[in-house]
Amino acid sequence: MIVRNLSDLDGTARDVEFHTWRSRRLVLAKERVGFSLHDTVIYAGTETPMWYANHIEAVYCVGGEGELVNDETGEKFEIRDGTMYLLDGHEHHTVRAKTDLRMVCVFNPPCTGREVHDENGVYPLLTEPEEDETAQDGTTRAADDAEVPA
Ligand code: 9YT
Repeated sequence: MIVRNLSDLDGTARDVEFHTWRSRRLVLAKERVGFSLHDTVIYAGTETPMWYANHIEAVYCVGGEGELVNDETGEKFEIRDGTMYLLDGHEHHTVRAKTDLRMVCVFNPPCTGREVHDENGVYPLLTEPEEDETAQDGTTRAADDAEVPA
């Protein structure tokens, strides 16, 4: 079992800032559970074009107000607390944040944490090597580190 609080990730390698967002990755590929789980804040007044060519992503808004644009069809959707969007067709999309938008995001396959958006806004498909290295991000997996009780 792994238990983390968002604040445990502050300032670690799991805490990543880009121009328009900050994302803390609660679960990554190194946990080897088939998905990654992110808490992302998209900053007020920004516009972020994205395209996950190699991943399926579900995004659940738990705070803020904004707009999602399907860049392939031009359709627009309001985003607010309780809105979920599922990118089951690898759609090019843009998120416009009116206020800070707090989003809970799930990726399959999982992100490794090493991805950066390339010039197309794409995340490459990265995988973890078979032999996982010790976490270098301040978080630990209790079962790996703890003495096994007798
Ligand atoms: C809202 C959204 O698409 N977030 C994606 C995750 C974030 N860009 C990250 O953790 O890299």
